[in-house]
Amino acid sequence: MLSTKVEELLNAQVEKEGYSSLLYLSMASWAETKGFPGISQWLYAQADEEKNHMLEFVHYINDRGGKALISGLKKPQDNYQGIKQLFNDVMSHEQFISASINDIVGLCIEERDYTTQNWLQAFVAEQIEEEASVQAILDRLNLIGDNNMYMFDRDILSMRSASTDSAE
Ligand code: OFO
Repeated sequence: MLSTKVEELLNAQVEKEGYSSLLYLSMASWAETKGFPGISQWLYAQADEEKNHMLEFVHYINDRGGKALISGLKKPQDNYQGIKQLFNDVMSHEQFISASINDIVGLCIEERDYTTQNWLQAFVAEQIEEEASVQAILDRLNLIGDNNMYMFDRDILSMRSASTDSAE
C-alpha cells in the first residue's frame, strides 16, 4: 500500500513523464519540418519511450493499491532557434526529471517504502543513461560546430542505438 505522500509524488511523475513525451513529440515535429529526418526520428523514439515510462508509473500506482490520475498537460514549446538549443533544452529537461526521480526516492526512504524505492532504481539508472546519451550528442555538436548538420542528422541514429536503446 502506498502512503498518500508517495502516491502524490508518483502521480506528479505520471504528469512529468507524459509532458516529457509531448515535449519530445513537439521537438520531433519541429525537426521534421526543418528537414532533419534523423534528428526527428531520434526524438519520436524518445517521445515513445517517455509515454512508456508514464504507463509504467500508472500501472505501478494502480498495482500498489493507489489510483493513477491523468491530468491535463501544458502545451510544449513548438519553435527552436536551432539544433543545439533544442538539445540543450533536452538536457535541462532530463536533469529536471532526474532530480524529480531522486525526490521520490528520498521520500520513499523517509516513509520507509522500500518496495517503491527499489522499483524506482530502474528509473535512476535510466536517467544516468539518458543524461550520458544527451551529453554525447552535445559533445558531438560542439565538435562539429553549426555548419555540418547534414552529417550530424545522418549520424545521430547510430548514437542512439549505441546508448539509449540499452536503457529502454
Ligand atoms: Fe522518462 O526518461 Fe528521461 O525523462
